[in-house]
Amino acid sequence: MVAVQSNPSSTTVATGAELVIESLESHGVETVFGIPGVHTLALYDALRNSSIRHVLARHEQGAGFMADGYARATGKPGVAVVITGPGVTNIATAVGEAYTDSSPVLVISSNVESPYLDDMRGNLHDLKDQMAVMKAVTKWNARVTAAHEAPGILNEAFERLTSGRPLPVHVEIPLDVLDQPESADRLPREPFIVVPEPSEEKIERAAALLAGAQRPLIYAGGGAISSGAAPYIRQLAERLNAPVLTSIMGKGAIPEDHPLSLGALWSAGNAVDDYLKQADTVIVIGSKLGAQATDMFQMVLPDNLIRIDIDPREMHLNTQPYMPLLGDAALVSERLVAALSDTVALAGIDQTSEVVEVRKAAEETAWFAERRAYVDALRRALPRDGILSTDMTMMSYVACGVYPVYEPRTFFFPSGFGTLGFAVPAAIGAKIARPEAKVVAIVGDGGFQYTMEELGCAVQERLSLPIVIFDDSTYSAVKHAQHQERGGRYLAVDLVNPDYVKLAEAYSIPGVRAHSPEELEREIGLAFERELPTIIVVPIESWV
Ligand SMILES: Cc1ncc(C[n+]2csc(CCOP(=O)(O)OP(=O)(O)O)c2C)c(N)n1
Ligand SMILES: [Mg+2]
Repeated sequence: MVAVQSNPSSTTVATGAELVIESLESHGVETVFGIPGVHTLALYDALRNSSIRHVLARHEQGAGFMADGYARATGKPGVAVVITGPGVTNIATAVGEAYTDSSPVLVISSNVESPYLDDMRGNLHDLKDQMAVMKAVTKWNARVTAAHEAPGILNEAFERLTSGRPLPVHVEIPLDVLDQPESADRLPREPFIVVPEPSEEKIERAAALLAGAQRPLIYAGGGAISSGAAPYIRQLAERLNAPVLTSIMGKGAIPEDHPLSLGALWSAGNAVDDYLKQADTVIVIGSKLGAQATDMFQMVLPDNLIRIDIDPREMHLNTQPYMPLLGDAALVSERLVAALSDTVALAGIDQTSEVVEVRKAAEETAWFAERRAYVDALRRALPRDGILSTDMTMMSYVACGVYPVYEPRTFFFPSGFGTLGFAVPAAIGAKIARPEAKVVAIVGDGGFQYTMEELGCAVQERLSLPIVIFDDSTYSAVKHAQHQERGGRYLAVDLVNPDYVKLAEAYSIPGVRAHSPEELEREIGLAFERELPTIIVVPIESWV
């Protein structure tokens, strides 16, 4: 066990709201996303006097996705500030996405004055059980009942955000507490983070199992990305000569042009599936092996299964490992690399030439691979460390298979909750977090309309951000499912859309159409040169 402790303390008079903002500052928060209201005036007053930058969203769902995108791009908690009631219910959807995708988002909200809490006495923004709303989408949430509690509760919020599996948390502060003056010790409680770690003996046994494997294979999930395990996974793969397969959330755990990368190309019955069945030892790093990733648990794993996970529940979720290694994926992978030092004799065979063949075969049969030309154009347009933020659109599903990701934290997909409208605000959050990075959002014509109001935020922040809309005037994913599973009985899948180029004009930003992959690549290049967002509409033929 490793204990990480922190923080100095200070004493002067401050309000509850000032203590909250001071706590954010002391935890290194540089940016918050939100929309103010009469229920957060005290927080905004305190923000004015702080070093924190406030980014004004146009809807709280957008603020939540921005905070999520900020967290995905950096690994640092993304923070959103919202009002009571509708602010909270609006952001709950985005927080639900952050929960399924293990993204550390902190939501600070107000609530009505303490005497009226949860009582529906007719106060503005009354919500019957706000804590329950946020409990459904967070790992932990807490109510500050007196100003002096604020620093301690914020400490605990950050402790929970930064330990264990990264998941969203929520802190609410009633109106009267926000304005309550407090002269007590600002930081009454020292955070105490306990990081579990496997014993040396367990690491050695796992290393011996891997060393004795003829056909070892590594399967990396989102935990590999969020823990920073990528460099050690690469070393482990190279040392063992083990192919690396990832989930969609694990894309970037090894550069997908590495000779040992199998991409995220598993699907039931394909070439990668056949290959995986030949592996005699598999090490799963930071993955829940969930229903979507395994196509309803069809992925067959060998008995010699080593599993690294920080979350005791996920360790035994969906598949029981032969050897559980509870701990941070980066830390444990690093220790495994050390235990497999050059002097350890390895039994593994050279799998590199097989990997090339298997990968090629799997790419050819990947989902709608025949439509990959636009995905290839996106890859050419973005540098290796460029970020692609994708939505629930057919082109994203193609990208999940055949868009090669080279670095961690450079491919976003609303994987678990599958929320339409994620891509654009998440891209805004990423661009604000990493202004030097090239960021592109791709979205369908349907998904764009879920959060297109955030264009206002991107324009106001003058973000150099190409937004690519694949326009087929259809909810194609649904139409495709109606075609495949309901005998082509279509309902509610055709859309009448606005002219998105004219929408760009309305915001006084460039809007263009790209009619081919080459035009798309060129337009993205031009958009990167502008200090404003660019709308790039790509009219595409029907998928069904
Ligand atoms: C919030 C939300 N509501 C509904 C859905 C169901 N849904 C999934 S894909 C889709 C269609 C998306 O259309 P579009 O963005 O145009 O992308 P396309 O499938 O046409 O490529 C819908 C309605 C969803 N994923 N999320
Ligand atoms: Mg569409």
